[in-house]
Formats: sequence, C-alpha cells, structure tokens
Amino acid sequence: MRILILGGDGYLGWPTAMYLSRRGHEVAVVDNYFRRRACIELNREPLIALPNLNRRATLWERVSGHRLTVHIGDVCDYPFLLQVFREFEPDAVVHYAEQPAAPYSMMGHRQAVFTLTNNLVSTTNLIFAVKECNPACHIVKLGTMGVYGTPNIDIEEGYLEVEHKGRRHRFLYPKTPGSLYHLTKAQDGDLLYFYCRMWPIRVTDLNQGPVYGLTTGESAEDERLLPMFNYDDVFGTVLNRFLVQAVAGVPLTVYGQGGQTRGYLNIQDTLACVELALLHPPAPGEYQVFNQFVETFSVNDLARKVQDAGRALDLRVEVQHLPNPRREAEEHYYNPAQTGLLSLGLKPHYLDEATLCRMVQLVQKYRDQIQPELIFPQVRW
Ligand code: USQ
Repeated sequence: MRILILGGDGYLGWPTAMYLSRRGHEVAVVDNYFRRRACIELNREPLIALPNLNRRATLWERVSGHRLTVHIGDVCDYPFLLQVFREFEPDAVVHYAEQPAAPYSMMGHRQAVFTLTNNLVSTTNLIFAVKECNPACHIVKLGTMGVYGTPNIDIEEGYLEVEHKGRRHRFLYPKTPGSLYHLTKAQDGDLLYFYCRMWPIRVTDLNQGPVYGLTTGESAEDERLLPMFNYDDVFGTVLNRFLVQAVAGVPLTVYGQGGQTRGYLNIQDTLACVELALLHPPAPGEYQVFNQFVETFSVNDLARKVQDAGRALDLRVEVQHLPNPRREAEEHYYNPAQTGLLSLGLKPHYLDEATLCRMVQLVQKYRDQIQPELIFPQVRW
C-alpha cells in the first residue's frame, strides 16, 4: 500500500512510519515540527534529543534499506497538502497531525485557538484532499478513548443502539470529553462521520487510550530512531512520566485520589492496530470506529506496578498524591468494549513486570538528561 502519514515526526508517527515501511508498504511522512517547536517554546524538551525528520529518514534507510519520503509542511495549508497528495497518490492516510496534549489545550486562549484550528482544519483539509484526489483513499484517524469521558454505563465501540418510545436508532456513542484537546477529537470524529454520510469516503477512527513505551522493533538498531519521548507535565503521558520519575528518584505524581481509570496500550500495539485498520478498510460512506487499548488500569494501579518494578531494580520509588490539576472524576465506573481490533487479529503486549523493568532500564541510560523541574504539574483546569 502507499501510505501517507500526517504528523510523521511525533511520538507515534515516526515509529508508525518505520514499522509500515519495514512491512513492505511505501510510506511518505508529513510534519510541520509543531511539537518540536512547542517543546522548545515551553522549555519541555523530550528525554532523548533526536535528529530532524530528514536525517532520521536517511538513518532509517541506512539501517533497513527502506526509503521514506519526507515532506516538511503544514496540513492546515491546503495547497501544500494537495500537492503532497498529487505527488504521492496515497491508498491510505494515517492522520496523527493534531495537537495531542490535554494540558497544552488548557493553558490559555492562544493554545485553545491553536488546538481547535489545527485539529479541525487539518481534518477538514484531509477530507477535501481525499474527495478531490481519490475518494477511495482510506482515512485512518487517531482518535482517543477520552472522547467518551467516564460515563456511568458501559462504553461501546463508537456507536450506541438507543431504544426510545418503542423505536430504535443507532447513534454515535455520546461524547463527554474532559479537556479542549479531547473535545477537538470528538469534533473531528463528528466531521468525518458527517462527510461519510455526504460523500462516499472511507474512514476508520481509532479511539486510543494513553500509550506507553520507548522502543519498537525498528528503533532497536539505533537510538537516534527512538520515538520522541516526553516526561514533562504537558506532553508526557502518565506511565511514561512515572518511568522517568522512578529513575529520577522523584515521588510518582498521582493526581488526586488516583482512581482515574483508562485503557492503556504498549506503543508496539499502536503500530499493529494501525496496520490492522489499514488492512481492513470500511465500505465507501462508512465511518468505522475501534476502541484501541489493551488493559484498563487506575493511576494507583500504575503507581503500584512501577513501585514493584523499582523494587526489583533496587530503586526506591515513592508515591505522592498531589492535588489534582485537572477537573475529572477520581473514582468512577469504567467498562469500555474493545473487541474490534482483537477480532482482526491483534496480539496484545501486556504490562508485566519484565516489560516495566526493561522500560525503566532504558530510561536509566538517559538518567543524566532528566530535568526534574519539568515533572511537577503546572497547568490547571
Ligand atoms: N495523571 C496522573 N499523574 C500524572 C499524569 C497524569 O495522575 O503525572 C492522570 C491524569 O489526571 C489522567 C490520567 O492520568 O486521569 C491520564 O492522563 P495522561 O496525561 O496520561 O493522558 P491524557 O491527558 O488523557 O491524554 C493522553 C494523550 C492523548 C490521548 C489520551 C488517551 O496525551 O493524546 O488521546 O491519553 S485517553 O486518556 O484515553 O483520553
């Protein structure tokens, strides 16, 4: 397949590009370096300094023999996106080109407007480029489990059958996101669903939970191929942050009571899920939704697991319950469905002690680069 990856420099975009190219697909990547610029601007740089995207592509070609085409530009610039479409003629597009951090979206007016504009205009441009260049091209958009929020009923996979006054209808599952970022993911899903009803485009939305991990099979060959790994309060996700905190000797930052439960997955499973979605496109005019996670844990569960792994590695890991900087339920019902990707053949990686120890040991190699002052949460809502 000819696969275009939008947001190909990010935590997930870059590993996806290598993974798909190694598996025989022809891959082109697009990125405008938003994340790198924001990390510098906010003084929250990733744990491991990485070469730029062109250099990483050259490096990847040297170690694997697979060529990636790189386009530096903004998906919100429609003529640029059209030009990439016409040159590369993709069969499928993976859309990661969104501002992905809940705390960033809640920092202030400028970041709110940027998140809204970037996430919704990029999605709209993608829809129009597909319609104009090749309506059969499959859009795989990375969504989030956070669009559902934490409702007091089971979470279904994308849709909900409702019976009302004796009649039945299938709606998109109701959305109650907990940050502006998560809201834009609900809105971009609505945009895609709307255009699937208007035009014969084919869309898969992958509602993903928080991802953890630093390595994928492809980055094993050279550490300059590792993903962009943030552990700060804005761009770092909870388990990745805990791994770094364990190594730095900083007490694990559990927000509030720590009963917040989410569906987690290893970064290697993200890559497998994206490829499974690419290999199983929906029919024209269909908006297909998968819930993309492997196991559910509360923040307290994660903290306990990291403490256990720390003990096995002779690290003293403490836990600190901080006042929650976010507005969210700290104790709640959580029972989301996740059968779609398993039925397509996903073989999950589970979060066991050996996996945690390997991740902590990898972080230990970069111990001197940890800046403890980036850990404490600064953004509140
Ligand atoms: N949390 C802590 N301590 C920390 C960091 C986070 O207790 O040091 C808690 C948060 O309050 C939250 C949970 O851990 O209850 C998850 O937070 P997170 O920062 O790992 O994840 P979140 O902000 O929800 O966003 C991340 C990704 C986003 C993705 C989402 C999936 O940044 O791109 O869409 O995970 S989900 O959480 O299912 O919405």
